[in-house]
Amino acid sequence: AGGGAPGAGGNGGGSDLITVGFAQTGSESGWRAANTESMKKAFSEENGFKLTFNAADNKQEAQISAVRNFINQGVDAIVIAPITVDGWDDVLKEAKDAGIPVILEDRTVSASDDLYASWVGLDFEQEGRTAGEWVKENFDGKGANLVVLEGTTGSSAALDRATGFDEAIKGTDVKVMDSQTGDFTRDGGKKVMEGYLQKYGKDINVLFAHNDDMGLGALDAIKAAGLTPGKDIQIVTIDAVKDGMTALANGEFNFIVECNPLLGEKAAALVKDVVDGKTVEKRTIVEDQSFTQEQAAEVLDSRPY
Ligand code: GZL
Repeated sequence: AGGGAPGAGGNGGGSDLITVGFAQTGSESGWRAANTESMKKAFSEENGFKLTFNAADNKQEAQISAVRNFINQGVDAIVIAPITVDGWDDVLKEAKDAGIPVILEDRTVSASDDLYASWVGLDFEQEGRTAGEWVKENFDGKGANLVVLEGTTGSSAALDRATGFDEAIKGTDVKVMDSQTGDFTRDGGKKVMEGYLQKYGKDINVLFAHNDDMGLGALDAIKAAGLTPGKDIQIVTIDAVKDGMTALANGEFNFIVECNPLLGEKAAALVKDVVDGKTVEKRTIVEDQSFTQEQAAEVLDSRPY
């Protein structure tokens, strides 16, 4: 540990920059790229930080070992976007024992909340509910068949979106024919949708994808099967990144629920307060919105990501 405040890990002595280790999931989606950019911008030297960044290629064990490295480096604070909810107790205890505060951004963990200082993210359950309400409004009573592209297995984003969605369509006659993970990637969405089309073909009326990127991958599969996305198969997704909003504006998607990736400023403010010994809110939820095709066409050029 360097010259940091006693018990607060070191900052390598000398510089008054706050040293931060950021353990990002990886680079699985357009959302992730926007989130990484937002975090790097907020944790800049001019804002008083020395950032060490690690992307774990969407692998939980790699992300945990990145956090362990940050502890060994004696950083002043650690920020994590936890790939999955489980497996965090041990390394979070090690950080606590080393006197290094942890801030979670984006997804959450199942570990008890005395093992991290604060979490800033989105209401994933509400995002899933909003998507389910759109399906209910547009398809209840029509005997519609629906397939789901789930996010990364065991991630709070996938778990909570499924909970909210299932709740919203409960009691409707919408039939969920299949639900498998595409791991939040375009390639994953394409491959799983190819399987669905081979199995169910034209019987599929609706696709719910837990993120735009899997929906975008599914577009390729739907077109390759000679079907028209947005018409033969209506598509609802979550994120509202540029490519998703473009697909919505041009009629290939039908509805998108936003998931705001711009969490950097809030995460940086939390780190500063925690390192200064201030008490902070345990949870901060950032607002989302949703978009129809018409709304996407209106806002497309002014979207920040
Ligand atoms: C949501 C975030 C999810 C996005 C995906 O906050 O965790 O992970 O919805 C990303 O695009 O891969």
